[in-house]
Amino acid sequence: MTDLLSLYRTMVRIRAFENAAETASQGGVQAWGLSASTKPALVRGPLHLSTGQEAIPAGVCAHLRPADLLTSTHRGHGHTLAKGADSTRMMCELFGRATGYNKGKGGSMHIADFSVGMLGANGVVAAGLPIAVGAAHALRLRGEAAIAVAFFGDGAINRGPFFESLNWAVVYGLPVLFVCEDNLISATTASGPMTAGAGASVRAEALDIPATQVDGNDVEAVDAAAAALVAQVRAGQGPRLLHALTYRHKGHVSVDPAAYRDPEDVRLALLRDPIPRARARLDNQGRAAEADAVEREAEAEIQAALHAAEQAPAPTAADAYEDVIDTGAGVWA
Ligand SMILES: Cc1ncc(C[n+]2csc(CCOP(=O)(O)OP(=O)(O)O)c2C)c(N)n1
Repeated sequence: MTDLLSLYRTMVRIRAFENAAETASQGGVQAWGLSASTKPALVRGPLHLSTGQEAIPAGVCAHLRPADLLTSTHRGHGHTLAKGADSTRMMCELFGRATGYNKGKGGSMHIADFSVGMLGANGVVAAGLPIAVGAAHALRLRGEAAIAVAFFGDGAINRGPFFESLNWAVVYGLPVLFVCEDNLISATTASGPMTAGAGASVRAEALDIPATQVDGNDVEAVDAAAAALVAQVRAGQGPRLLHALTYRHKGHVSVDPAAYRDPEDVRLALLRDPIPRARARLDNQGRAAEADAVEREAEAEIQAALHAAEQAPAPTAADAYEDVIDTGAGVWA
């Protein structure tokens, strides 16, 4: 079992990163005391926040090694940070700076860091699953011991790539852990009324993939479930699925007030926020001072990332022609 303080650290780093990015996307960066010349809305492009879902990447990634591979979603900051990516390079990318992961040309949904096994966020719903399965197949062919993990939302299970990926992984007995972050909503639409059956875990079991359902807002429960499933995948027992039940605190994107939600649902969900729940346990264990320090460190790290992003240069116009492939002139009939 992972030390609770370590899980807590991952969660508060994700929360701090996303809170800062959210404010920056809404034009409130001055709240952090950045320079007077700072213009509003420094984050370029849509920003999908995973606020409230942090326990899932924290609990799962605690069991991954740098050589393990991971694919993410449009809501990928938590997965990316938990897998070991650098918060400053991430923030620079959100700010569209040349020092960002994609040199400022990709934005939130294209962040990848192969050096820590993070194969990429993905704006196409369910598109990360077949990439993870392909990566797992490549690991097998190369004789490498690592595993692949695919994070996806409950909306993704209604797309074809979900079934294709699970099927391929079973047929070839591949080392993949599928992780469904079931936040009950698909963008702005409740998932329940448009989903047949009982969801991700039941669909996996129909394809002979053992699945575990867990309270995705209880980081220790996620940690324990992931420990067991990752061990099975590592041992060559084939794919596994973790179905983590959670709730997204914020709207679909950072400028969406999510007025379509029942305020009572939101109120109840906030009571189950994974971060205060973990903090209460740490306090009970007499670790309040350590938890305070973790919170201060996370804030300082993200402050530094914000300042670095503000000061970093933007790409030049000529950079638009770098990192692209010239496939030659098109042939027009
Ligand atoms: C193939 C595809 N269809 C539609 C969309 C538009 N879209 C973006 S997010 C989203 C819902 C995804 O739901 P879920 O996977 O549950 O994630 P959530 O946003 O709820 O966290 C949709 C339909 C898309 N990005 N890709």
